[in-house]
Amino acid sequence: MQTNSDFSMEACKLRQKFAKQGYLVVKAALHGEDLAPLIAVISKVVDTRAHELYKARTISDVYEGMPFERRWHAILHECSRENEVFGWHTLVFSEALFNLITHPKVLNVVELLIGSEIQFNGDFWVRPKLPNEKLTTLPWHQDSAYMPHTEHDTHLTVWLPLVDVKAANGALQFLPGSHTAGLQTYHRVEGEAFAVPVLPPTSSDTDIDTLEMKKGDLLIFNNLVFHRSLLNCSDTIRWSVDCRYSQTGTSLAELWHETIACPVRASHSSECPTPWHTWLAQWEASPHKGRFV
Ligand SMILES: O=C(O)CCC(=O)C(=O)O
Repeated sequence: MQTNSDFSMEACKLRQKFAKQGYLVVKAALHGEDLAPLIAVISKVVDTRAHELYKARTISDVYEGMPFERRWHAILHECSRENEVFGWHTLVFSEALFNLITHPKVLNVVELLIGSEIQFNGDFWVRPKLPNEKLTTLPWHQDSAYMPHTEHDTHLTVWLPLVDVKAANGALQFLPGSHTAGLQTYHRVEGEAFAVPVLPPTSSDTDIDTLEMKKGDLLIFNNLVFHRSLLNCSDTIRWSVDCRYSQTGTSLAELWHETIACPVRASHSSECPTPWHTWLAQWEASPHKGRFV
């Protein structure tokens, strides 16, 4: 039986590992049933799109019954299309998503690293990473490079695979300890969708950690650690979802998602301080609603 002291030793080890690496994988943090409602939302989006394309005679089959990790690709493949965006946002906005973002098992890991006053930053993406797709293959970056004025605070990304992830289907890679050098300078390069660091963060002897993860594992990383997303060389889709958190009160000024940020854990209560209908109202009033697919 695990005692309180075993638990605090374990928590202390995880904190130390996170401080050293800038990221942490918690194995089997969630069960299949915790992820199932969001997977159902995504599957419904795919189904609706399939029927629209079928009705427009763009595809000859709706691919009903095809597995989650194949169907969206089969649909796009038949009409020689690709994802138009690197991630889905508005399309997957739902109570199921909110329940996952505020899931106690997720917030327990966040709390371990930043304490019990936690805000959700408003940033979330479901990523349908298609076979051989450049758009969803992100270069080496630190998240603060894409989030203005966040480099002096801690912003945590929770990344959850919705299918098992291996190097072959587009795992994430990390440079352990790379957060300690602070935010690097970035520039835009012709033909690249994302800004890249001016100085390459790797050399021939850099330690690169490839994170092979199972559905149910949870990855958490900070805004300064270098990471990238490999090309998906398999014939199936690497679905994942990610969202961001910080200590309540951390400035989110100039971040496009600030209007849908909300407190999700507070030390004085066991309830989530923001109920779903409040977040829904924030979303409905937010100027960026519908700005992203
Ligand atoms: O999911 C991916 O492939 C990339 C995720 C990522 O780089 C991020 O969330 O910062």
